[in-house]
Amino acid sequence: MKITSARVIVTCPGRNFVTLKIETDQGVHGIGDGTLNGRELSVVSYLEDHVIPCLIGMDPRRVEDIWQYLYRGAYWRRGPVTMRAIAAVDVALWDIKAKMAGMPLYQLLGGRSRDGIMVYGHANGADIDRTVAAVATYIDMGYKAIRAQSGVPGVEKAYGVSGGTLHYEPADADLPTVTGWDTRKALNHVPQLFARLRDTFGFDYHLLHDAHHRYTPQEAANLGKMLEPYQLFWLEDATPAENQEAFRLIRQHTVTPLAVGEIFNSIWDAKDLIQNQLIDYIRATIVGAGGLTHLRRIADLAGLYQIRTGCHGATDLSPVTLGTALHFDTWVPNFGIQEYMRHTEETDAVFPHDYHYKDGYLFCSEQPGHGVDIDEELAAKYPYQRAYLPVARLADGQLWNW
Ligand code: CS2
Ligand code: MG
Repeated sequence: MKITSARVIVTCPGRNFVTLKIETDQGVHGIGDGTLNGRELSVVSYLEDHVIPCLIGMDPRRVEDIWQYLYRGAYWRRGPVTMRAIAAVDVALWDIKAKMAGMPLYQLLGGRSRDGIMVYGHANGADIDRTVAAVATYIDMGYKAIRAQSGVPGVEKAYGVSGGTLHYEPADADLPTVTGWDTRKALNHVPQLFARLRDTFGFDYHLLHDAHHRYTPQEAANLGKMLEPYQLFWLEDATPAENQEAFRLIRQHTVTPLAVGEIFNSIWDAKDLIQNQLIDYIRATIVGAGGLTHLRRIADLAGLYQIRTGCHGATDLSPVTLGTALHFDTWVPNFGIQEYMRHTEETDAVFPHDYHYKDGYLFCSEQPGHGVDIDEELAAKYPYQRAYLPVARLADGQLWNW
């Protein structure tokens, strides 16, 4: 069996997606996602200029060997661009393998471990009242777990607050929007938000919060401690994790569960965090961390320490990644939760799929493969549009972590 062609399709049905389509001499094709929010065309070039020429003629059944070839063979290891390109190939090859086997992908991973995938949705509002109303909407839709963010008084465009209710898209302009940040004000505000939420909705629902790398370890420890009475499911990205040791300080001061890893691209980004039990949930996902082949290694390492998965699932991860993550989630023994930010109708139409939401859970496709395809004709109607993530600045103008 041979790979006869591989093509990159860039489409922007409201936001940009980079998709790889691999075709074979047996008429079976596979689809992979390589989207890197705000830096999409770098992955396109990496795939077209450096990966695809090597793939033609290879045996698509050798998923592991091709992964090693693209990782070790490049000499230059890791990084968001390389690992997304590898992920795109890897997922397309798993798709082909599962289609050849006539099985939904989760069967090849080891079969079903659970019936449905518990997801969390994004409730946000300009102030606490509006966030409370947004959480109520999610509860009405059956969600068991909800991430809550709210505008912080005195902070211009705080992280995680959007105009709409169901769709949130941070990459909102063709040059980075400037947003604000003030740690003191946020530390006053966030505990008040969760006090209100628990007061209003009780303790039966899982509540989550994303700190989006804004705090120092000491400030994050303080926030975790203040949030303890509200029993969060997790506090996410409490501090940047380039220095994995930073989490030790947070851990020593709070029992609020910690999640990190949506920007990780390899097991090496998470190794010390996992082996020292400094986190509770690992957020790496398929497209970010080198595909299914690599993500399952991270999950297996995490499983040794009772650390559970919590795959990143923002709108910049295409339906191909979400659909594939649902197979991973259906199988992985140490599953925790899956993030679910709904794609727009336009996006869903470009990527036909049959995974579906019901009552707080997502259910993966039962079709052979991962079950997500691309409608190329429709995709061609939405040309690439440059869009960047925002930056954050403090009141004095200094750049901060967005
Ligand atoms: C966020 C993301 O979903 C999340 O937890 O942190 O929305 C993140 O900001 C985007 O994926 C950036 O592209
Ligand atoms: Mg996040």
